[in-house]
Amino acid sequence: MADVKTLGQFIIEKQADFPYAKGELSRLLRDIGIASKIVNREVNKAGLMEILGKTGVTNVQGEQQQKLDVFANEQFVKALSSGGECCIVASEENENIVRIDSAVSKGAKYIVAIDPLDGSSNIDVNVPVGTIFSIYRRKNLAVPASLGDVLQRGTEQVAAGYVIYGSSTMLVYTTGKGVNGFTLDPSIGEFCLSHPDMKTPETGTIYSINEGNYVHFPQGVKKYIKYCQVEDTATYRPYTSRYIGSMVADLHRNLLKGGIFIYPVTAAAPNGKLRLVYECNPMAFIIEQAGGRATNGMDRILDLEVAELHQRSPIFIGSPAMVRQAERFMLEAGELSFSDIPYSLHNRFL
Ligand code: P6P
Repeated sequence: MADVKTLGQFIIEKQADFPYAKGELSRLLRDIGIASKIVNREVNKAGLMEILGKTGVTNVQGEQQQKLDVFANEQFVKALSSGGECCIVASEENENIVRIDSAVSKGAKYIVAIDPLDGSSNIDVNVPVGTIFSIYRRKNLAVPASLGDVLQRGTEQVAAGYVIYGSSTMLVYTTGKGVNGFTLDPSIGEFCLSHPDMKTPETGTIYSINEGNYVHFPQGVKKYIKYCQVEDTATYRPYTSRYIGSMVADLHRNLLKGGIFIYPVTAAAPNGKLRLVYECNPMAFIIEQAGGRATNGMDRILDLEVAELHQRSPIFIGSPAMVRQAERFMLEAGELSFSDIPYSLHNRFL
């Protein structure tokens, strides 16, 4: 056990790096770690429990809510409520913010935005799913916490991470001082440091996109896909197409091996499908900290104005050289820069 470093030990060791230390981040990440272990237990035996399948409820996203979505959401809200450090939870599964009054009364300083079980439509077919979380500090401790504390630019995040429930369960997070990965050791019930100081390759040969939507893609994206498929040994093309349909799993593989993940605008998703607050921003923070790049095809994800809780955004994320190449095709095709257009008008320009 001597060379095993648990998540708790690591956070305490790194606490000095975190400007608002005093154990607050430790407790927040501990709370998230506890909930993810409980979710992991249920995900791992979902096939044996009456917990698979749909609840029959459609969530705020208009998506069929899976039973494990609800379970996961409850576990994270419960863990964050009892931890006392978080005063608001903004979840993909809840239309509005969840105010944690017990924490508010304690003057808790943090907001957690979360996608409790990303890729949940894959649960029934045993494909990896994940949790994505983003942590902000309240903008003004002198006034009650509100939605405004959630609608902060991605650059304001104090921490972000994901849990991937795959062949092993990993928690990967950043506080702005690099990215570290912890693998759950079920024999001791602890997340143990397994991937210190994670860095993504400058370039790669994997492209991840749902090509089923090809006809509706912007011209720039169509040109980039064709670029990936051209035979050119000097640039290791054609690239490999890998698309799991679970953002956390696709991004985790590309982070480790190099690659690009693109979810552009489509006919069904005129502003993109993925949510800025609890999917794009946290993953963009992580990938940038690992040396990668994340934009909406034109503008840096972390700089985007956050106008609505469940706001969506196109996302091009991964190895910087690959993201830049895709952006060049977007620029050549004259795809407009979203940052020039008020978010509410985006639909008219896509
Ligand atoms: P599509 C899962 O529903 C999710 O939000 C992401 O995890 C995933 O990358 C994407 O949607 C898949 O969407 O339209 O390709 O099925």
